[in-house]
Amino acid sequence: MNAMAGEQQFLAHAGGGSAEPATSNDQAGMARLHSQLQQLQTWQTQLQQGLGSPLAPTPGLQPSHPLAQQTQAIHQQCQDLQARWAQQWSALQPARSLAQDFEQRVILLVFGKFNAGKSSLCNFLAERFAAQGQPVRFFHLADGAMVESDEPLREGATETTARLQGLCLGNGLVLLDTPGLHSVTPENAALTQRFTESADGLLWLSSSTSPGQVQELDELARELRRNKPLLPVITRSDLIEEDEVDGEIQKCLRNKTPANRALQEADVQTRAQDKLRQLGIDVSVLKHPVSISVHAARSQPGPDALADAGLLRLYTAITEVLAPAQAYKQRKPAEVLLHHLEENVQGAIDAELLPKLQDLQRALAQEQERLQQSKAAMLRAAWRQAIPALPGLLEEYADQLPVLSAEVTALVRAEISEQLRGNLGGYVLPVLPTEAAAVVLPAAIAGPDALYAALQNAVRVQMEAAFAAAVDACSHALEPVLLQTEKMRAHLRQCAQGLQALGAALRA
Ligand SMILES: Nc1nc2c(ncn2[C@@H]2O[C@H](COP(=O)(O)OP(=O)(O)O)[C@@H](O)[C@H]2O)c(=O)[nH]1
Ligand SMILES: [Mg+2]
Repeated sequence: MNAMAGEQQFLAHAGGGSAEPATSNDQAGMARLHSQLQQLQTWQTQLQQGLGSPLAPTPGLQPSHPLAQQTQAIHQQCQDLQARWAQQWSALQPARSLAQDFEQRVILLVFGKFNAGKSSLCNFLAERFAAQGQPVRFFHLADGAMVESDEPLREGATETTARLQGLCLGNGLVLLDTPGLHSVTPENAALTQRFTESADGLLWLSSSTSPGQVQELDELARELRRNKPLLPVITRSDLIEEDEVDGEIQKCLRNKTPANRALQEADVQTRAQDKLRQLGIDVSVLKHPVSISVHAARSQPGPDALADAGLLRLYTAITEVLAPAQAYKQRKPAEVLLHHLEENVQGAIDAELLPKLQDLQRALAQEQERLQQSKAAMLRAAWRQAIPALPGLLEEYADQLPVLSAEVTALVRAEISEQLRGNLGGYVLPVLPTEAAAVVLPAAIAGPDALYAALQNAVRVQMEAAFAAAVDACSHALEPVLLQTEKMRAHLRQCAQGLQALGAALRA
């Protein structure tokens, strides 16, 4: 096949669009997409159900207790998050409709630094498509709106910030020309992001003077993780030579030699593979790099120009990118939803909700410890308060033991209540029953010393029992919160694993 026939075949194939009736392959793809979307939606429903019946405040805690407030804050956060997710999903609508504008087309991102030769290559391809009679439309973004024009893209432009631009080739292909996020204006950053996301395949251009600066791929990492195909293109693969024409020295543009191109391609291939591994990306997304010179293709006369300049190889390489790009395009709606679930939903859970749940668990554990320690502290304090009054009461009621018992009981109950108020104030404590903490003295006691000892003992026993019971009740009151927190964390863990599995299955 000669060069021109090769080109015609490529242009016809790439420009063709998918106007043909759906094949059984397409239908299988649609069915798969449908089931993937459904699984993602089910995941979201389950997640939200788990967040919808969350941390109810426990009846044993006063609403003013810090733990009750912490619990309430998490409850509120669960509600707020769900509202935010709904909002974020509708904010993605414009991105989805951008993709819908190009629904019948494969979108390739032409990515690379300033002067990488992106606009020149886009214009060159536009000329070739137009020469074949295929429709070509240029567009750029102005004030957030798409503006179409017949003007080719600006080449060698020296602006410091790029404009978002691209072109439709035939009915099947869209090229988006972007230098990447770092060189667009802040207003355009979100749109650039959406452009990047809407792409089905990635052409990564770098000049043969320093080809394959792999750190540039960092910006594409997310798209590469979605298994979008990546074709490195080494541009401007030419040099100026001096030739003698009719006895005069003239400067001529020459293609770099095939050997030189092969070396550069192999080098970019190796480094790109390393970079992808380092980013944890499946290297199968990487296509073999192709070295081209748009200027040589343009300046050299004759039919061999396309082949010599590497453009026929580029056509073949782009054709190979189209299949995986089509595959991506087919699952794109699921990818967009998955992305939302990963970034917005799971991202917020990891960054905002889980830390709060951990804080709450830590606070609960600390409070349990404080409760246990407060038992001894309350006993010490109540004891110190009550004991000095005993000798006086003993003197006063030595002959009326039942009255003495009643008086000491009243004293003990007052001290217990005061300690409970001071130390366990945030809890809803059962009122001390009337028979609680009753100081009962043995019937026969020999002498005042024995009576005093018996009183002291009875006071201690009653206080110990009362504080132990109260601490037990408080500790119990915390249990439902702890259980619910653990349950929610387990649910979230399970959801995180589920989403990972869904993502892996989608991209497999
Ligand atoms: N020698 C040479 N220069 C080229 C080639 N393609 C583009 N250029 C030049 O490289 C500069 C940047 O090209 P441009 O397409 O604007 O790059 P962009 O910034 O990536 O869009 C311009 O001066 C072009 O003329 C090529 O194949 N060979
Ligand atoms: Mg440009």
